Amino acid sequence: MPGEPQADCLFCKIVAGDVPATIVRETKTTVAFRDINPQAPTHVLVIPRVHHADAAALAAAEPEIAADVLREAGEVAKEEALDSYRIVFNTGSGAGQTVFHAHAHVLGGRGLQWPPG
Ligand code: IU
Repeated sequence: MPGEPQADCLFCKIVAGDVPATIVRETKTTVAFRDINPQAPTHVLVIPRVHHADAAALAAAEPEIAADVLREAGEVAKEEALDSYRIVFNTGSGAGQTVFHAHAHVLGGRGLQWPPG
């Protein structure tokens, strides 16, 4: 069923507390934690508790929760005192997606180049 936890999903395991993560914020619908391989001084992932393969699938199925993820990304940026930051949703392996549970990367604390690589 869409949205149900997947046994082989790392981020579902983080949501369940079965895999450790450095959690910075939690809401009823989202969890935010530090990326284990940070690409910037601040690199936090915001994920929905429900399982959907990517951000577009989440937005199509549960738009209120997609909005929660975006709002939380902004709250993380505020807490980390970032005045400039980037929110990234890698979608598909060709774009660098490696974990197929929707997640927003919140990156900041250094200058960010455009276009990204
Ligand atoms: P991606 O957009 O699917 O590539 O992002 C997945 C991220 O999950 C990536 O930046 C990893 O460093 C990160 N990550 C993590 O934070 N904790 C983990 O246990 C694993 C990956 I595996």
